[in-house]
Amino acid sequence: MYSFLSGLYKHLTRREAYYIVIIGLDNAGKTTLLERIKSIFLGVPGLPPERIAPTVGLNIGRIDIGGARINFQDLGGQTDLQTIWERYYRECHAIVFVVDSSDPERIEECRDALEKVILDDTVEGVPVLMLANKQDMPQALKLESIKEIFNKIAERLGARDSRVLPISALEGTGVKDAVDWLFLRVQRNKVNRPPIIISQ
Ligand SMILES: Nc1nc2c(ncn2[C@@H]2O[C@H](COP(=O)(O)OP(=O)(O)OP(=O)(O)O)[C@@H](O)[C@H]2O)c(=O)[nH]1
Ligand SMILES: [Mg+2]
Repeated sequence: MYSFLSGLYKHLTRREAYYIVIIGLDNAGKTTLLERIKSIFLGVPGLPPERIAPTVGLNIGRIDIGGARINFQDLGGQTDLQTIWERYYRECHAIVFVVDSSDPERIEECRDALEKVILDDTVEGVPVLMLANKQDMPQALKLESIKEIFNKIAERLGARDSRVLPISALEGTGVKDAVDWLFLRVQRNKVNRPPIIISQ
């Protein structure tokens, strides 16, 4: 009886878990985005922007959506930390690449970093979402300009799902749409990258 009930409990509480890495150059707004995702989906205030320091290790955020769990892994973007990104590729179900739209001088650097990511065999077929962040800033490059810049590497994306969306992590605009896009895509890519089944 006990094993039946505990088996039933496990069955009823099982759910799918997905891992999503958040990468991009330093200062792009990745940690601000993670805090914003947490505040929108968990209903608790995230860290205030002035308390967010450059990331050296890893920040984790966990949200539940549509009966599934999504674990976000926000990695540091400084040049010497970018070599760590690939350690997270094998386990990830999607990649978020955050771009600082208000810093046109670093756009080429950004494109080179993204190109390196998508050419990595470990993430073949994994959905990629590019986020044109800081859209609240008057001098920010508009979505069309960002798309044009990244179009040059679009053919290297292969058959995977990919998209460029405008957001302001600071103000929260576009963030919910971005997470909804990701949730749909990781589910659609289940055959290639099955979720991890957890019980809770
Ligand atoms: N105006 C504006 N500023 C933003 C936005 N998102 C982030 N910032 C600012 O950009 C700076 C860097 O933000 P972080 O979230 O620390 O950037 P990061 O990508 O995590 O940087 P690393 O951890 O060094 O890789 C901070 O001053 C943020 O307040 C945004 O949407 N709009
Ligand atoms: Mg950070």
